[in-house]
Amino acid sequence: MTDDIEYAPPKVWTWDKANGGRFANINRPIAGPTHEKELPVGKHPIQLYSLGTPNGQKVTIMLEELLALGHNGAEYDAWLIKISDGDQFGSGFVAVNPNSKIPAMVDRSGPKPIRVFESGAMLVYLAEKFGAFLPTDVSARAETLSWLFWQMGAAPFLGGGFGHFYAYAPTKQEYPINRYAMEVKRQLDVLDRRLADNAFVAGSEYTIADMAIWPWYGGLLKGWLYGESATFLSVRDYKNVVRWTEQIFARPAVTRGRKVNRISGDPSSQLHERHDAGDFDTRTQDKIAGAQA
Ligand SMILES: N[C@@H](CCC(=O)N[C@@H](CS)C(=O)NCC(=O)O)C(=O)O
Repeated sequence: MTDDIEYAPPKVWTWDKANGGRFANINRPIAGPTHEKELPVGKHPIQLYSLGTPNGQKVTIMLEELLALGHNGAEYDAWLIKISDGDQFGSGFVAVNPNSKIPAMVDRSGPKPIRVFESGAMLVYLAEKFGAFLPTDVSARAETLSWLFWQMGAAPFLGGGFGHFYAYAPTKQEYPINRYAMEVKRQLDVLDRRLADNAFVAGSEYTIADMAIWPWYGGLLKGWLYGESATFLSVRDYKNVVRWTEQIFARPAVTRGRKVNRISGDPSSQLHERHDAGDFDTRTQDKIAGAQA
């Protein structure tokens, strides 16, 4: 190991607030709300509370794909939850997601509001509600859910493991970077082998499994995640993942879904809140920016 700071764990761990690095002001070892704050409610059946991270994008891509198919019941208000400001710990958000993480949503189309949290559960909920992007054939459905749950288990090794130690940890340490780089490359090889014989992850159809996997692994291939990680991990070697990444990137609903609740990057790639399909119109965005200035 090249790390020169050796940590000797005490007998019992205690919370050292000052030692939390980049996320010190939001991460904490206790759940529950830190402050009272109701969530806003807009005019559409679905109220989404989120941020344009890969986990957030899964759901906005799904909603935009549903709308593109003509499912008007998927109209939604997307409200911004700024996790770096601690919005996920407001009482209203915690009531929708006791785990205090984006994305979360409330379906208000029925007699009683239904809350849904965890991006994978949200994708399945929407797929079942609208009968889209989750095959009904038993075998194709099993394959889709298998890959969806693969993503839910795999991505924390990419984000919380590799991304954290490669890009965010206050010191670069060889042991965790090595361990998680190896795991992420193994995952990319899993996907590459699968996509060698299949157009999409679950087979011949585009499904919620692609929508879950693409923002993470497609994003990694596009060089959008964790600084120089695309070079570090030689992602272009995974030719079938490259092909699939570009194929999904070309979908207009994916372009729209990536913009929603996005607060970084080129201003033209950001739509902080979405309340109407017309919000994607650049003239509307200019008007909003003008009104806010
Ligand atoms: N398993 C969850 C993970 C969600 C998650 O990790 N969200 C992050 C942003 S991508 C978050 O809200 N972090 C805020 C925090 O940890 O306080 C899901 O897929 O919905």
